Amino acid sequence: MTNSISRRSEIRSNELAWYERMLEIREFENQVNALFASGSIRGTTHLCNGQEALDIAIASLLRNDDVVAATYRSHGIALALGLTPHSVLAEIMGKATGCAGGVGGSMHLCDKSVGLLPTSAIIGGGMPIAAGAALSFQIRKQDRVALALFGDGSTNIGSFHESMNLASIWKLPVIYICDNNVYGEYSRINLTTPIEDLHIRAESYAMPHEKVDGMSVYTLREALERAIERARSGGGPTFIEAKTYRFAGHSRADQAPYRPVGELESWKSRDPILVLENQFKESGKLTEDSIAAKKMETEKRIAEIVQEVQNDPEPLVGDIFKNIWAGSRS
Ligand SMILES: Cc1ncc(C[n+]2csc(CCOP(=O)(O)OP(=O)(O)O)c2C)c(N)n1
Ligand SMILES: [Mg+2]
Repeated sequence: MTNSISRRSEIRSNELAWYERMLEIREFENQVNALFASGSIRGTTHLCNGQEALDIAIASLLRNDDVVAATYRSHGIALALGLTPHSVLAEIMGKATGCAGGVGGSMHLCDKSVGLLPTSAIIGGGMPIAAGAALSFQIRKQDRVALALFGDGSTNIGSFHESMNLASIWKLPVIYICDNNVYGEYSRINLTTPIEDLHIRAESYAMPHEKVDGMSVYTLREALERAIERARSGGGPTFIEAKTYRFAGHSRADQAPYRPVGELESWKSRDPILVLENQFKESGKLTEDSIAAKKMETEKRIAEIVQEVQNDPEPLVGDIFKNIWAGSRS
């Protein structure tokens, strides 16, 4: 827990840590993919590569007492918020050392100390949960913020609209961030959604909204700063649409054969890691040598963590009954 908090403060106070954490997320997911392919991870996995800038921007601005409700595609936001690669990988591999004791798995990451609410596989599930958290902050007169992070496909679901409506009429301190990565499962957005720019959906709820380049940490931070300031000062909710791209398939071994030719390559030329790398090279914060050294250090560190986690104990069968509460009317 303390480790999560110190990793989180690094990302709030040090711009180079943004880059290092993005490298960590990318390499972590490369290894998760390899472990899944070799049968060491059961169930499924949803990679977020291509979308790391958004996770970093969020983690670098929110406070530890703010909360984030995210989805099954949440390895990146969990690591960005401060969870250690060991605790996330252990959770994905069903080990007792995982952030949920190994009984939650890849889609149910959480850590209260840095505000990560349990992530959810239910599309749209995080939005009313974030609105509920925001309502509790408002009632308790706390200047805390709740953020819901979700995909483009999720804006077609009822809970999105119900929650946006309520958040707007009650001026809740909640931020809705849609990572529009162009796909929902195996369908391109044009096959499922009649509009291209999803942020205009907020118009129906008289909610401030904007679209931003989801590949640039700096641009995302500017939009987020405005939304956080609005929420903390009683100005109510904001909807931000981050234009990004899912470099991997939807899940498991999906090779995404349904993509138009050249689309992936075109988005990869604006890989968020490359974008930040170039900005830091221009400002003299990084050189070719320091980039190579950081990449090598990250690969070595993640490889060591993979070894450690493989040797970690599994939970006991009885552990599934821990952390369960039963209400009583008597
Ligand atoms: C309530 C509900 N309905 C359907 C599904 C099946 N489902 C899983 S992923 C997905 C697509 C979601 O797309 P998007 O919101 O764009 O998120 P992305 O996978 O791109 O991150 C659907 C429909 C689900 N998990 N929950
Ligand atoms: Mg999507």
